[in-house]
Amino acid sequence: MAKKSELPFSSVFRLLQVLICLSILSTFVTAQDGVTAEDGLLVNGNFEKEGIENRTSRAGDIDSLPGWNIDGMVEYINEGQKQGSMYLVVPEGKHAVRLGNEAQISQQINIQKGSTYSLTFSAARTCAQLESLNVSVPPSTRNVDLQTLYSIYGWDTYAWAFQAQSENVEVIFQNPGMEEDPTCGPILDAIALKQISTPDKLRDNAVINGDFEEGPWMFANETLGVLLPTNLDVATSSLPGWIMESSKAVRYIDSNHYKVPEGKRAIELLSGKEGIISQMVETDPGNKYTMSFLLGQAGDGCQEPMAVMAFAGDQADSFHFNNPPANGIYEPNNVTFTAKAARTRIAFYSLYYNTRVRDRSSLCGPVIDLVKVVDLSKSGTVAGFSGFSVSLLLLVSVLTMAFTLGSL
Ligand SMILES: [Ca+2]
Ligand SMILES: [Ca+2]
Repeated sequence: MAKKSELPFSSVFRLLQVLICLSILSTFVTAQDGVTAEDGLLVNGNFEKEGIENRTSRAGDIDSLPGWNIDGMVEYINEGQKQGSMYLVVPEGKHAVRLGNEAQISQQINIQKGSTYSLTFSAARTCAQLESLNVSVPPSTRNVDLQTLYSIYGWDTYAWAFQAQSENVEVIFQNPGMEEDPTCGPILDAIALKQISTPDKLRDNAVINGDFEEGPWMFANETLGVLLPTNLDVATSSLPGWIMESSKAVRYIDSNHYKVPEGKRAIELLSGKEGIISQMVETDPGNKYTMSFLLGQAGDGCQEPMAVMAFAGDQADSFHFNNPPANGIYEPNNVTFTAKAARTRIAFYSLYYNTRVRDRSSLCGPVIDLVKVVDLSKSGTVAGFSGFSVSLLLLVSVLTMAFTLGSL
């Protein structure tokens, strides 16, 4: 009898073993094919993988880099490393890489074809004023100008978005320069990827992503925010819905390190008129609208006065940030306009060219958040409907209570 009861159990056990083996095997096969990249750091995207020092071929430059293919003179930079009397910048952790003349590093990643992705990366220039960094995911490519230093730390974090043309793509960072001094070249660190999804348009707000909660990857320790350079194509924007139509970048900030009027993310406008963000919103010609927004300060010691220019259709107005406003962080403002077309441009830029009080060189400026464009002819209906809903709810509650009391 005992043998009879053991037999089914051992069979089940054997079956389970087989299933587990198959499961492990299928995981292994999938891994061999390459797994789809998840949001966050690329493989060794911060260049902190150990054991690299032993693989240097000449002083500093390396012939291999875990997770990356390298081409040309790629140098491994250690924290505290000096060049002459100057300390080289390591944006994150203890290591970064420097790309020599026309040198590049690249990595293959699997992503979803057709989706928009944003790369976040930190970069610093070393010697040349005109240093730049070319970031590409063929056929998309972008040259990021490192000439303007936005922070006094000598490095900045940037975001660049692209649309996936296939499921397996190559991410390439290249130094396009040809300097006389071969030890010059941009320093690169902390590279992450994020799939960008465009939030749905709300029923009572024509602005897409007006609260700025959807945007590029930000590291938890991203103290400098993320710069969004010029980008005129809304389909490949790191900040869905919005375009950066100016020559300079705007800064994407988070509530972990800055004062943010609403939610966890907002935009800090930099560089005066050189930093404009805008959106084309859907409107009904002839209807009257209100564009409202929250104007604040990032809490980063920015020299006052701070003000924005806000545009909505053919209307424009300047708004000064009066410190301290009633709630200490932000104040609401609005612009009223009549739509002339099926699409209306809204835009913002900083009225002044602000820097931080402490160093007089780190760029900063006013913060905007929670941008709404409301059709005034329809908003009455919405309010009326919600008023009616509340009344109905109250009536049901009273009737329920009366019924309960009656049944007692
Ligand atoms: Ca690093
Ligand atoms: Ca927000």
